[in-house]
Amino acid sequence: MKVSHIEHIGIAVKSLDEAIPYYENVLGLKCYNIEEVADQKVRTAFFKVGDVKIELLESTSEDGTVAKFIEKRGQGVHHVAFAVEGIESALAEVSEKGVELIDKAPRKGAEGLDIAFLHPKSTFGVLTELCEDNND
Ligand code: CMX
Repeated sequence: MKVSHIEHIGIAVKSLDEAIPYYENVLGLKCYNIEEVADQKVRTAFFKVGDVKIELLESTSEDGTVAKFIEKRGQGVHHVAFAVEGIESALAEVSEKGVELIDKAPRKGAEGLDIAFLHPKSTFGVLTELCEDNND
């Protein structure tokens, strides 16, 4: 498998409206995109830091994965996303190596990326996302 870079770091927050001013007014970053990912029950806000993005995640539902994460563990780093070349073969390879897949096949995530999650129990406690930009 070839990882080219960290695509983004996902951070769970209770409220985008409350968190965005910290990233803009304190860190001096610019929120360039806010997008809802309905099937994941999240609203996301993106910032660029060099080649890496920060993705803030706000739950849109009390039973969403991000709401459950905040309830259990509080706000904070939720996942790390690695950009790979050939996400389907990367998934087959990590599965072959004994890592538990949450997504057995890639699906569409924010910004139109093809994404798939690996279970944190198999990745030393870090919810790990593999993603590939197959947008034209
Ligand atoms: N990072 C690390 N550990 C996590 C975690 C996270 N983000 N979320 C849950 N866990 C831990 C739980 O604390 C729990 O640990 P303990 O057993 O020690 O208590 C363990 O993982 C399993 O928890 P669970 O109760 O069995 O499962 P959950 O219902 O909490 O679901 C997970 C966990 C990772 C399977 C689920 O959150 C998931 O499917 N995530 C992938 C999809 C996702 O996160 N979508 C939101 C972002 C979408 C986007 O970026 O577009």
